[in-house]
Amino acid sequence: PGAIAEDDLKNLIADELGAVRNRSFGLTTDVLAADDLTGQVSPLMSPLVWDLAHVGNYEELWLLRAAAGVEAMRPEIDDLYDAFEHPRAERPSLPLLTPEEARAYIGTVRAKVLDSLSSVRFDPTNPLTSDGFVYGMVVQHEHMHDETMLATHQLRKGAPALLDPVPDPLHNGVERPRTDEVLIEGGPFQMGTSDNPWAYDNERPAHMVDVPAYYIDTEPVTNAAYLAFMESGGYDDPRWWDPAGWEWRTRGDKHAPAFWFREGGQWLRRRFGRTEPVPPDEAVQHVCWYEADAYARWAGKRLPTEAEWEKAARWDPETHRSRTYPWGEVYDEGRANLGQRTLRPSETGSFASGASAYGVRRMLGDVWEWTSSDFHGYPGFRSFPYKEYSEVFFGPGYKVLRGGSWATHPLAVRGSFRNWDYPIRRQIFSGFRCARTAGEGA
Ligand code: AVJ
Ligand code: FE
Repeated sequence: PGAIAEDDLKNLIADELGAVRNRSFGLTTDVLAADDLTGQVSPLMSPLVWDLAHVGNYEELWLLRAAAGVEAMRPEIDDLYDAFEHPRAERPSLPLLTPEEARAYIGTVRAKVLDSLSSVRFDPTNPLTSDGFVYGMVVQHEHMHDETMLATHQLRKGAPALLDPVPDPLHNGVERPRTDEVLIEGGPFQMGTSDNPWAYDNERPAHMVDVPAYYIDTEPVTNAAYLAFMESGGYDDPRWWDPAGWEWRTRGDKHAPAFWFREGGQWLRRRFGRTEPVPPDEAVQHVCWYEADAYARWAGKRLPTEAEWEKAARWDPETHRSRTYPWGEVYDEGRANLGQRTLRPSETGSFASGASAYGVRRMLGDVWEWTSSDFHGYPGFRSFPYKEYSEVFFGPGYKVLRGGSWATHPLAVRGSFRNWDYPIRRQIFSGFRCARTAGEGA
């Protein structure tokens, strides 16, 4: 998006709407048993058929009613698919559309959206449609739910249902970084964005933040490094844990990342219905904030703040500008593990060409990275276009995650993108890297 002609932008939008729908259908196919679509794998997740109809209902609300002024098709189902009306745990007991009804409904919505697209003016004075913002919002929203559906698939019991590309198509060579940490000099950088047309309200506005000098890990923490923490008794030593994290670990008797188990003296993991040895060099995933925080303390480090994460990912100290992606302004699929091209993170040394100006690797893709920061609005934040996207979550309850995962589509992440979740959550594709203040720690 940005500086392209309105017709070209509309063609791009139509293509991306098609692509994300193919992705959603791939996650809800009839290869799955009916109760895989309508049942619930965990109270943390919606039935897949809820996500499917919800993305169509959201599209109807924003692209038909709000953008095109089309009358409501099915106002009576709005309540069922309003995430704030019904928590995930109660969604399977609602009178939801069946898989066939859901597909028909979202298909009709989509046909009307494509019909109306050419007549909706992308008026630069209307923030909803300017640069196709609301279309970008709807495409990103469906991709986010696709990632959520992948977490549901990961929790699901039973035979594998998703294609797991082997050999891994990502590997254009592994080139280990020269150092484990990179020094980021102290000084101001530009955080957030005021000019990315498809950025969310919580990424705005751009503002300068002065960050004291710090070191940040060149790569995300690996399974092998995390295993060293486990094997040194990390889960049994309250010194490393935040008090609420110690309580979480004790109450749930936690001693490894989610989906890991020990058998025959070896750590194995379940991944999308398959069991495999834990690969040592891959980024650790399915850890919660408390686990990341404890590991960092054990390592003599800490989690980066959100500002530290973003400066390392985006700031170019030569041009004094923040980049959209760590490597520059243009997305390039060879530079990051994004978009569900595999069902796993990559290993240390991958995607050297995706390094930031400071040489920090794999900031985008692979795993969402926990930061030490609570989720708040930036100075001058204004809720847009609805306060339930971001604003209602501001406060001390949520921790910010950055950078997207292997499951995140490239349109739904960038250097300024902010995600958030409770510090106990780990069904998401979450990992981390560490930082330390220059002159302290390690
Ligand atoms: C930004 C990932 C926290 O999935 O809960 C989906 C995104 N907002 N539907 C979520 C979202 C509305 C949200 N996260
Ligand atoms: Fe949603």
